[in-house]
Amino acid sequence: MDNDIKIVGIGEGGAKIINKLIQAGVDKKKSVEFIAIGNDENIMLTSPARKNIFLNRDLTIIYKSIFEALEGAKVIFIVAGLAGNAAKSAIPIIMSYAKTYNTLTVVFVCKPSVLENSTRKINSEYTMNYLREVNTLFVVPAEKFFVLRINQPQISLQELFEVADEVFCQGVKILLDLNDFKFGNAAFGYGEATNAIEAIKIAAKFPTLEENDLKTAKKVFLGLKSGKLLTLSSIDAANKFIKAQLPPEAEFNSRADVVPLFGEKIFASIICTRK
Ligand SMILES: Nc1nc2c(ncn2[C@@H]2O[C@H](COP(=O)(O)OP(=O)(O)OP(=O)(O)O)[C@@H](O)[C@H]2O)c(=O)[nH]1
Ligand SMILES: [Mg+2]
Repeated sequence: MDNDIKIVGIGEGGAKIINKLIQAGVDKKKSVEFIAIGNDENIMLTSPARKNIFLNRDLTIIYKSIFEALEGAKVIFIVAGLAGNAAKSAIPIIMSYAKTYNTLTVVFVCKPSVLENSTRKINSEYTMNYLREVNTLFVVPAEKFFVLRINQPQISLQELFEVADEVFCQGVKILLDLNDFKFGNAAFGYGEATNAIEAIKIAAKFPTLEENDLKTAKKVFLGLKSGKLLTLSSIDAANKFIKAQLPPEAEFNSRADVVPLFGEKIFASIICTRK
């Protein structure tokens, strides 16, 4: 069915992430539709999303426009800054839709940085309460993104969020490729190198994935994408590398795909349930 995956970007942060996804060509997948929801007309008006929903209106109208925009969705992706006013208004409505229509939900949210004010923290805790029943939930504290720019100690908050946008964009793409949306509370990581083991080592050490996440995972997925066909022995070594870090009873799946555009590069992604 057409447009059965709806990717909703909420607030300024969310709108930027969906812009990046559109630039990356994710909307060329026929089943994906983008929706931007926010308070700021300037941002919304420049958003290339198929549907733009303004929040500074009567609540009944907001409710109705969000429900209409989500109609027919089989999976709803949400990308947002958890502490935003837009997320605070829109997430409860989206979750109410998902509950009513039994729609799968995948959520990528960024917790506010310690550099932000305390109202932001309260907002983020409030909105978090509405995310208890999502099918896959990635909550990343903003500070995690500093680690990706460790050689750049002067990074501004704005630059930090640009890193966040890039990471969430990759996360959405990984989940869309995988087509499995039930990881519960989850973590993900990815890495790129010219051999599979190196790529996996980077992915396993990715800042949003903690050492304990693999050690305590119930379900883990490993994805490899490469420009050329990988040898069976390198795929086997990659699987073994991850399996060695998991509890023996963990459910493990892996997949290797050839994507000619990747040339000599190998891209590894890891997703796991989090306790
Ligand atoms: N990923 C990402 N997150 C951001 C960005 N800017 C801010 N954030 C985070 O997202 C939270 C919400 O900010 P916005 O996205 O601006 O929220 P909003 O709902 O549009 O508007 P306000 O709450 O009025 O600022 C902030 O507290 C930050 O933690 C961004 O450009 N990208
Ligand atoms: Mg803002």
